[in-house]
Amino acid sequence: MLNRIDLRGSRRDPRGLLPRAQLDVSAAVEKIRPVVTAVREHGFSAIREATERFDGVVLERLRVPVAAIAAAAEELDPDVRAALLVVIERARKVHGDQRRTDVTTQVVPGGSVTERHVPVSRVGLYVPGGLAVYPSTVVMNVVPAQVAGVESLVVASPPQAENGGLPDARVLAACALLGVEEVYAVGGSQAIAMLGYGSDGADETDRCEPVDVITGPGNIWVTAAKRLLQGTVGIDAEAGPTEIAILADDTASPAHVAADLISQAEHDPVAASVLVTDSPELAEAVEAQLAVQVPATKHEARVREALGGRQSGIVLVDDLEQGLRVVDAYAAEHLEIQTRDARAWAMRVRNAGAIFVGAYSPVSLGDYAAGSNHVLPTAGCARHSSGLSVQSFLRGIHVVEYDEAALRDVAPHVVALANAEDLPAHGQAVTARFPS
Ligand code: HSO
Ligand code: ZN
Repeated sequence: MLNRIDLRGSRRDPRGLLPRAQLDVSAAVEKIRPVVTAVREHGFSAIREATERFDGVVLERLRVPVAAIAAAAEELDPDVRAALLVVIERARKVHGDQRRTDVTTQVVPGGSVTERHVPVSRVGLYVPGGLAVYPSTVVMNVVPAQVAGVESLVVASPPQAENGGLPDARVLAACALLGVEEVYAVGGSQAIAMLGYGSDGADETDRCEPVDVITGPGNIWVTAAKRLLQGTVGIDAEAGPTEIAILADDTASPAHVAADLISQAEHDPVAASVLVTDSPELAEAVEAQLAVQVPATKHEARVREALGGRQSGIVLVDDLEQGLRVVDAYAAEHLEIQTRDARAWAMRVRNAGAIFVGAYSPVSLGDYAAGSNHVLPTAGCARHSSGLSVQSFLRGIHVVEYDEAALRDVAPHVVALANAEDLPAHGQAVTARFPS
C-alpha cells in the first residue's frame, strides 16, 4: 500500500529522496487575492458573497449570538464535555509552565536592559471545518493565548448549512467552555481577510475589529490568505496537511505502527504517513497490518488515498543512525520513536514539530490529551519554526536604561562604529550630551 524508498547503502543527502507533497501555496495566493482585496474594500458584502459562493450559506450576521454559544455548551454530549474539560486542564498545565518572567540584565553599573514579555492585544483564532470538525483545535489555540494574557480573543470558523449557518456546535461548545464569546461564522480566505482588516457587519452591533495576530490551521486557501496578510498581522507557522513520521526498529509493534500511520492519514487524502525503519521484517509486518486495518477503518477511501500518495511511504535504512539523519531531513510535524532506548534517540532529534516517545505515546494522544499543543509546523517548517505556544502570543520588548556615567563610558565605541558605518550623526547624538 505504501511506496518503498530504499536508502540502504546510500550516502546521499536524504532530503531530496524523501516523500513529500508539493503544495503550491503561491498559486493559491493568486487565486484568493481578489477575495481578500474585496473584503478589505467592501467588508460585509464581500464576506457574504464569498460565503455564499464557497460555503453555500447565506450569512445574515458575521457574529454568532452569545446565546447560541452558551446553548451549544448546554447541549454538548456529556462525554465530550468531560473530555474537553480534561484536555483544557492538561493544556493549561503545560502552557502555564511556558510563561516568561521579565528579565533585567545589568550590563554595566548604571546600564541595564530589561526584556519585557508583552502579550499582543487582540488575536484571531481560525478553526477549520472541512472533512472533520475540530473542537480540540479551539483548545490548542485559545489556551496558550489566554495563558499569555491576550485580552481580546476571537474565533472564526466556517458556517455549516446543517447547523443553521452557525459554525459546528462542538466548536461553539469548546468556545463556551473556554470563555470565548466573540465568535464569527466565517471561514476560508474571507475569514482571514476579515480578521486582518476588520469588517463592518449586518448592523452596528455586528462588526469585527482587526486583530494583531492570526493563528490556527486551515486548508490551502486559509494558508494562502494568511501568507497574503502576513505583515498586516502576525501569523503562526504555516500548518499544511498533517504528517506523521515513525522511526521504528524491530521492537516496534506492527499493529501499533499501522494504526498510528492510519490515524493521521484519516485527516486528509493529502496527509502524509512515513515509516522509517532499519527492519525489513517490520516493514513487511506493517504492510500486512495495513492490509487488515485499512479496510476496517471508517474513512477508508481517504486513508487509502493518503497512504498510497507520493507523500507517504516506507523508508528503509541501514541502521538507526541513518534513520535519525532521515527523520531530521524530513522534519516531520509529528515524529514517533518506537525503538529500543527511544528516549535517547528522541533527545538526539533536531528537526520535528513534536516528538512522541515509546510504545505508549501515540500522536493521537498529543492531538487531544497529552497537554502538548497540536498546532505544529508542517512541510519541513519544523527546521525553522515551533508549534503554537504561549511564546506565539508574546512580544519581547527591550527596555534600555543607561545613566550619564554609563553612556559617557561607552560613547567612544558608539562614535567609532557610527563613523565606520558613515553615519556620523549617530555618534553626534551621543557626544551632544557631553560637550567638553
Ligand atoms: N493531527 C492534527 C490535529 C488534530 N487531530 C485535531 C485530531 N484533531 C494536526 O496536528
Ligand atoms: Zn490528528
